[in-house]
Amino acid sequence: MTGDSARARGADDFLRLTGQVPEGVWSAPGRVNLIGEHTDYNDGLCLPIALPQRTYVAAARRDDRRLRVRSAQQGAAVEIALADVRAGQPGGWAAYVAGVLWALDREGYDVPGLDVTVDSDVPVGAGLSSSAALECAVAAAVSDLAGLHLLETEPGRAALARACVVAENTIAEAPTGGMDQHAAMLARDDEALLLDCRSWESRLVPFDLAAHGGALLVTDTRAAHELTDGQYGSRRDECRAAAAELGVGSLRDIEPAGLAAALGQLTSAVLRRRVRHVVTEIERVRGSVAALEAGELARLGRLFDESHASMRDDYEISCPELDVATETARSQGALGARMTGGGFGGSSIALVAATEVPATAAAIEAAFASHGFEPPVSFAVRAGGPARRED
Ligand code: GAF
Repeated sequence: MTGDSARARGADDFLRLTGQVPEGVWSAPGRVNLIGEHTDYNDGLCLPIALPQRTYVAAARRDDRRLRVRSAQQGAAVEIALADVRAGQPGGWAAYVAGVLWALDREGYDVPGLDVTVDSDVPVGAGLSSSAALECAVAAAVSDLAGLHLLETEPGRAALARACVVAENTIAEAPTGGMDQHAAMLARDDEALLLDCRSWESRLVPFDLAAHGGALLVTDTRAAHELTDGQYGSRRDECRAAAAELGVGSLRDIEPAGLAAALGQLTSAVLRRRVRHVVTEIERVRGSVAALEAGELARLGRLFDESHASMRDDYEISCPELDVATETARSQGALGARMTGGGFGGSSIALVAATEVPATAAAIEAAFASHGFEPPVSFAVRAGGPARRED
C-alpha cells in the first residue's frame, strides 16, 4: 500500500464511521534507529531516521469528551469516555490513541473528544515503531484541533513527543525510553536525528546515502517482537540495578575511559555485559556521527557490525533470524549490518551499495528459506519527514 492510498483510505473510513468528512488528516512516520540501541532509557545518545512509511489519522472533534477510534489494520471500533482512560484501559492498540489524549489532558491542555480513523503502511510488530507513529499522528491532530500550535516549533514538537512517551509508558504500559516518539516528531528528510536522551536536545546529521552510491536496506524478519512482554523491561531493570551498584544516576555517567574500572566494581557477569553494551554503544553513536559527517560509509558499516555483536553477545537481545539476516548481508558485501529497535525479533538494517539492494534482499530471502524461517520482507529506505498535517 502506498502512503497516498493509506491517506485516502483513512479519510474514506472516517466517512463510513461517522457519516461526516474529517476536519483534517495528520500523519507521522515509523522509524529506523541507525545506531544507539537501548541507550535512550540510560540517558544516552541514539541516531534514528524517520521512515517513508507513515501512519495516517483522520479526525474530528466531538462535544461529549468521548473517543471513538477505528483502525483499518485492527478491525472493530473502540469507544471510551476520556474520563475512563487509565493504565490498561482501553487495552491493545487503542491505548496508544487514548493515552495521548490522556497525557495532553494531564498536561493541562483543553483536549476535546474525538472521532478518529487510522490507516498505516508502517509494518506492525516489526520493530519499526508503528506505536510511536500512531501516537505522534494523534498528537499532531490534537495539537491542531485543540488550537495548541505545538507542531509549529521544535520545543512544541518535543513537548508532543514527551506526551506520547507518557501515554506509552502509563496507559499502554510499555516501559519504552522515548527515542521513537522524538524521531517521529523531529526527524527530517535525508537527515538522521542525533538525540541526547538526557537533555532531549537534538541535532540533524546529513544522511543522504544515495549521494555516496549507498542504500539502507531494512529487513523485517517477521520474527515476533513485543515491547510489553517483559524482556525489554528486564533489560531496563538491569541497567537501573547496575547504575545503583556503581553509584551513578544513569549509565550515561560512565565514560569509556572509566569502563574497565566500572566493570571491575560489578559483581554480576550479566550486569557487566549490559553495562559494556550501553557504554560502548553510546561511543559508537559518536563515531557514527563523525563517519556520516566525513562521508565515510565503510567506517559507519564497521560500527554497525560492532553494534550488532554487542547486542548479540552483551545485551543478548538478538535472535537467529536477526543474526542470519545481518550475516547474510555482510557475506553479500554489505559495509555493515545490525539489528535495529528493541530486539528479540523485528528488523535488521544493512548498509549496502545501491546497486546491491536486490541481490542482498534475495540472498537474505534464500538464507531464511534454507533455515526454515518465515519469508522476510526487505525494502530500501531514505530518511523521511516528521509528523505533519496532510489535508
Ligand atoms: C524500542 C523502544 F521503544 C525505544 O525506546 C528504545 O529503547 C529501543 O527499543 C531500543 O533502542 O524501540
